[in-house]
Amino acid sequence: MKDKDPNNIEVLLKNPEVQAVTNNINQELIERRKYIPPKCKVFKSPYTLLKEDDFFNFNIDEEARKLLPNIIHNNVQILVGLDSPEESFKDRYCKKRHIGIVFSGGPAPGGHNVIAGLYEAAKKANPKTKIYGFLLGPDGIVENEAIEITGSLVDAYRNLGGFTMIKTGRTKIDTKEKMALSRETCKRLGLDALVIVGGDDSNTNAAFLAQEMIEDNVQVIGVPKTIDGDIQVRDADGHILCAMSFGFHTAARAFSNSISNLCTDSGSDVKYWHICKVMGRVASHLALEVALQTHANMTLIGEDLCDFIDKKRIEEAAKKNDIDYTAYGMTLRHLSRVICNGIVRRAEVGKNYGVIVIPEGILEFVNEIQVFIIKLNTIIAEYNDTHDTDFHTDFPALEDKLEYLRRLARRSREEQRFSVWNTRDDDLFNDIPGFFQEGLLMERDSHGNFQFSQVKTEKVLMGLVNDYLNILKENGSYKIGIEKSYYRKVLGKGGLDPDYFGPIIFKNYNDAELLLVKPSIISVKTLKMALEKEQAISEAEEIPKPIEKIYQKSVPKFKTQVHFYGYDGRGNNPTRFDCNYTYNLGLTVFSLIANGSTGQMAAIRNLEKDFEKWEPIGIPIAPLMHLEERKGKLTLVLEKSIVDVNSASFRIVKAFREKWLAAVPGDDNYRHPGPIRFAGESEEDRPITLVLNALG
Ligand code: FBP
Repeated sequence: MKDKDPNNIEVLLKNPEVQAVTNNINQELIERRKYIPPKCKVFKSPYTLLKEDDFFNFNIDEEARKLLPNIIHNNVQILVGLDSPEESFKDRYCKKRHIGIVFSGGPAPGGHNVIAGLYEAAKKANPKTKIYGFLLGPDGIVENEAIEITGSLVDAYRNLGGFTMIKTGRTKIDTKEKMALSRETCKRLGLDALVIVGGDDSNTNAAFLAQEMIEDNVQVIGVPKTIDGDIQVRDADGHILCAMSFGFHTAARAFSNSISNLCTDSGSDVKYWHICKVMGRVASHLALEVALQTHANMTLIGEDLCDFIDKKRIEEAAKKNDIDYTAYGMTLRHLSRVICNGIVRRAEVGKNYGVIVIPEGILEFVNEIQVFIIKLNTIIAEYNDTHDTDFHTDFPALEDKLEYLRRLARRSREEQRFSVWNTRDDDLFNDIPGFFQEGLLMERDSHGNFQFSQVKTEKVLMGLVNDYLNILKENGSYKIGIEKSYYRKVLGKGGLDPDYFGPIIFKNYNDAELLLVKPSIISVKTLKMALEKEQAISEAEEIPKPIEKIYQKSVPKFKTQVHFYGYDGRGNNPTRFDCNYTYNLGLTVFSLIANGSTGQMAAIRNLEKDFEKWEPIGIPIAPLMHLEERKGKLTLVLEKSIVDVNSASFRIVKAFREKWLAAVPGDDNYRHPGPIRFAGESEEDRPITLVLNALG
């Protein structure tokens, strides 16, 4: 009896329907694993050849020339299909190889397909070739922790997001000891080639490893990965070689889906401003794409801020024959005013709600914060250089760190000598909230990057916005507009003459459909005073209920909901664009290896065009490097690409700003990209940023 009782949990668990709906392997997973991405035209041939192309020019940094002498003269390589090569070519191309691959840095959707492409091309060339996946990022190379990639592993992770197959890590191979251990690992595994799938810092690492391992005959190939979209490569003449790193499209689409849902929610219950911080450690590419995908009411773009010039202040200073240097570049305070302006304007037309998108790295573009970051980087680096211990170990608590800074400031004053940190810095720093001081003093990552994802950027900014809105409320300029027809209805219902009271309460009663309460009326008390002054009521009378109701409706409450979009997008299953892109990157990697390249980054040209026009290439990494401040020192790294304010995508977002703010009566202009649809026709086939930039 018991084993038939449907209420018995054991019976329930054995029910085939329960088993079907609770199985990890759902239809989405089955469909994804089944999908075989198309191959670029060149891969239709059984072999590929590399054609060196010296059409592309690079401005080579002297330091790169010095430190990477064996790979600095690499050229761009174009892959060409080859149907019947000579036997000697076939032997070289198809020789048995050992290839290691590693994921480095933050996850990005599509990484598993890079492995799939590489695995399939390598096995097709020679089934005896072995592919090793290093575990947990570069640590796996240093510590020789690797697994052999098998066909079933590739099939299990095909077209799936994240880097779960072999995981990732942020270790940098930056010491002689780590380099020696890495070389040792490559020797032990008998590697012919090492593939580094990573961002700017990891591709920098790839270049140094390529240089170092030339004498071991180990080829090193990089793959442009990062959701931030900041690996975009052009040559010195502006020719696009790599329009976008992989993972960007998926992350942007995932964020956009959630953010556009918030647009719908906020336009429905009309009471919240949703503050959406989106990843992108420095560059605002993700925020820009989200703006294009969702038409959120306000999207801040970091790169836009440093170009800002406050013309009014410059003009005022010029009248006094002076120059106001603080008018160049946007300050945090000014930025908060810009946001408030949008909020107040929407409130005036009755929309006390909306969606704001803030890029994670925005503070990098705010002058005063940038100065703090550079100064603190230098202080921490100098401390670590001159002490056996580490700044963060010696000063674990915020108060200890602040005390150390205070000491520096005091010393600079007493000894009257130049110091990176002086009393003015200390005073300014003490003006900012504790949680933000803590954020700015946080430990840098292993590459010396400031960890913006750990800082509550939105809290800093929205704190200032809140303060300023309170000031605007007190001076009567932040009000919710009331529809005239509604006002008339409420007063009519209460037996009052709307045309009599209208000019007493509102500043624009006779010339607008959305009525604004006079700035002098900022409380029930001042409302009563206004009515008494016009003898609409006597001192002894109470405010008529309908009028009080209208007044209360005009008082804005600034209520926010804060969201952070980042890690979720990195783990999302890839869009079809990213599936196809990464699979072909994997095929390109093998082609570069089989043709003997090293110090090159696999890439696909013409991503902004239809798939038929995609062109796999190898880009030399060394000529892309330049000197950058890291941990207080100038270091040779791959140059990050930030949003170009002259690009078509940015100019178009700027042109639509007013429309998307929608500070006019009527509907908002939200756009709904929908969830990432893997199958079917309605999935877009490339990022909007790419489409627009190709036109511009
Ligand atoms: P990568 O450059 O390694 O791809 O990582 C980018 C990123 O996703 C940033 O957008 C974000 O600031 C950072 O990683 C977060 O790092 P962590 O995973 O260490 O918290």
